[in-house]
Amino acid sequence: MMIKQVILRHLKMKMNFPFTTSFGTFTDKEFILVEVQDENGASGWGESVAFTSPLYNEETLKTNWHILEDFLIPMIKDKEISHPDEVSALFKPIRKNNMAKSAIEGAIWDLYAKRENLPLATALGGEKKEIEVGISIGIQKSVDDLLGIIDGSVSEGYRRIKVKIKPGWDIDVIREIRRHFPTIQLMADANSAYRLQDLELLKQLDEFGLTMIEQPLASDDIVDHALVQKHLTTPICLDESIHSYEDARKAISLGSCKIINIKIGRVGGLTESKRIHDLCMEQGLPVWCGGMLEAGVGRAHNIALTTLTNFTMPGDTAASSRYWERDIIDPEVTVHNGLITVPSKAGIGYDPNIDAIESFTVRKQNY
Ligand code: OSB
Ligand code: MG
Repeated sequence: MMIKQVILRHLKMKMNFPFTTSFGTFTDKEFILVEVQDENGASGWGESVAFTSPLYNEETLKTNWHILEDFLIPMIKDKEISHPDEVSALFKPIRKNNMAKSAIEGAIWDLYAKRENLPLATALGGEKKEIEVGISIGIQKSVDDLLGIIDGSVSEGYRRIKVKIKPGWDIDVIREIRRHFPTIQLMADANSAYRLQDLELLKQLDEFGLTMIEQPLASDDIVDHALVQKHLTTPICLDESIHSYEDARKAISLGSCKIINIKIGRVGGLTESKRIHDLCMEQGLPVWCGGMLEAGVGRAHNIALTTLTNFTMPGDTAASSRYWERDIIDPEVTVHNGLITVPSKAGIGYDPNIDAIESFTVRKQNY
């Protein structure tokens, strides 16, 4: 196939609720939607998960636009691409900027799957017909508010509850949650809020039977995490620290984690996500699919990836209606009893709704 046109759109969508992590609060979601078109005018869609500020990682919406416009789009336009696996190889000379790479690589995967008349999940080698999902709950004003949200999420059927923690909102909060919900699958995500000196505090989390603790230490660390893991019975899951297959390989060999959260954007695309998935499967580590408060296109990509065999733990892909008054795809993503039915249509399996997309678009450019 040949990519003849690329359309970048900057969308701004209001979130249904503020989402607070240890590094900041999101009230709106701004992101880039990438549309690629082939010689027949057929479209593939991808979504960048870069935020507007470089607080989760170093990328932003504006750096992604720059890298896409000045480097990545020229690298793929008017070139014969026989399989999307070739795209990450083409992008290899460009260092990092994984979320920018992933947004356009994802669009090419969608287009490829549509041309092959295959669901994206099948094109990736996934076999599950439904996937299990959990929910990620931000830091709240009070523990009572948090308990209320957990109660609602458990009643809705979400298979695992993740709560955000930070210094001052950790041990006492988790203790309270466990007192009210002694048996739920519960985990905590620190988004890099702790340091090695906090080891004693982290060890206290062991008494609560958490499924895992996600990214306690620095976003670029795999060395100190190995030290912490040696002292904890709770498995450590790495998120921010894993940018590639190579990072995953090193983290596994150091013993820095027992579980990996795969985010397609963070690792530079679906091809790299699959490689990390396969490596973890060989090495006996479970993986799950992380979330970045995606709109529908990104959510659809997450669902397709999660159909791979070693995604054995519920991910963060909650229902569209949790985040958005109106999502940008038809149908929206729905969750019943903690399960999402994998769409059987070709490509990402959900139709981008152009009217909704246009209504959220603040900038658009064709290349
Ligand atoms: O660390 O997984 C994270 C949201 C924004 C930035 C980082 C993270 C998150 C989430 C939300 O946990 C997951 C979601 O609901 O999409
Ligand atoms: Mg995380």
